Amino acid sequence: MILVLLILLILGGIKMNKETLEQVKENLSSKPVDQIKKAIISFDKDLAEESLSLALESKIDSLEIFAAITDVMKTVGYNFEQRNIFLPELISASDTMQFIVPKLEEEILKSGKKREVLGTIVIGTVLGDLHTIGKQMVSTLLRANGFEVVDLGIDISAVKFIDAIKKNKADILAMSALLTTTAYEQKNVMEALEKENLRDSVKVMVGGGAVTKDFADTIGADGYDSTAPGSVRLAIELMKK
Ligand code: B12
Repeated sequence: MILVLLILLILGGIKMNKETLEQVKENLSSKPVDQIKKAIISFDKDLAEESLSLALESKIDSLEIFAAITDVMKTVGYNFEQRNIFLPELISASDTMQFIVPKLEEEILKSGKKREVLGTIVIGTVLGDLHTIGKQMVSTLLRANGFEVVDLGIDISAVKFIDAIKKNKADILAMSALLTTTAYEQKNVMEALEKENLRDSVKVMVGGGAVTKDFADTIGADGYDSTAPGSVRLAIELMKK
C-alpha cells in the first residue's frame, strides 16, 4: 500500500522537462526505461518494443514505465510549443507512444488483483477532440484500481455519452479535452445531462490539458484533476458522495 501511495505521489508530481529533445537524448542511459524514452523521441517502434520487453522482463513496475513515457511526452509537447519540432515529429512521437501503451496497459491490468468493482465509469474525449493518450492513461489506471470502465474513445458527442451512461448505469462520467475549443463541449454535455434528468444520478469529473479547476467549477463538474493517478483518487472520493 505504501509503495502504491509512493508511486502515485511520484506520478502526481511529475514536472515538465524543458530540455530540447537533443538534450534529453544526450542524458539518457542504456537502461530499458531510458531506452523507451529514446524510442519515443527517435520515433523508433522497434526500439520501443524491444526496450519495453526488456523493462518488463527486468520486473520494472509498469507504473514507473507509464510515468517515464508521460514525462517524455510532456517534453515532446513543450518542444512542439517552442517550435523546436513540428507536427510530423509530434505525430511520430505520439504514434510510437501509442504503439506501446496497449502493451503496457495489458501489464498494468494483469498486475491488478481481482477485487470488488468500485463503480462504473463512462469515459471519453469530447466531440471534436482527437487526443487520446491522456484519456487512455486515465482509463487504464481507473481499471487497474478496480473500476469498471466503459471507454467510448475520442470525438464523443453528448448523445453518445448519455446513451452509454443510461445503458451502463454509470456512477461517474469522465470527460477529457485537450483543446481550448473542445473544453466547452464539456459544458454542452453538462447541459444535456440536466435535460435528461441524469445530473443527480451521475457524478462528473473532467480533465485534460485544456481544463482547469476554475473551468471545472464554472461548468458545475463535481471534480477535476490534472493527472491520471489523481483521477483515481478523485473517482474514489466521488463514489463516497
Ligand atoms: C500528442 C498531441 C497531438 C496528437 C494527438 C495524438 C493522439 N493520438 O492523442 C495529434 C498530432 C494528432 C494532435 C493534433 C492536434 N493538436 Co495536439 N497536442 C499533442 C500534445 C503534444 C500532447 C498531448 C498529450 O498526449 N499529452 C500527454 C498526455 C498524457 O497529457 P494529457 O492528455 O493532458 O492527459 C493528462 C492529464 O491532463 C490528465 N487527464 C487527461 N484526461 C483526463 C480526464 C479526466 C477526467 C481527468 C481527471 C484527468 C485527465 O491525465 C493525463 C495523464 O496525467 C499537446 C501538447 C501538450 N503540452 O499537451 C498538443 C496540443 C494539445 N495540441 C494542440 C493542437 C492545437 C492540436 C491540433 C489543432 C493541430 C495542431 N495545430 O497541433 C490538432 C487537433 C486535432 C483534434 N481535433 O483533436 C494544442 C492545443 C491548444 C489549445 N489549448 O487549444 C496543444 C496544447 C499544442 C500546442 N500548444 O499548440 N495533437
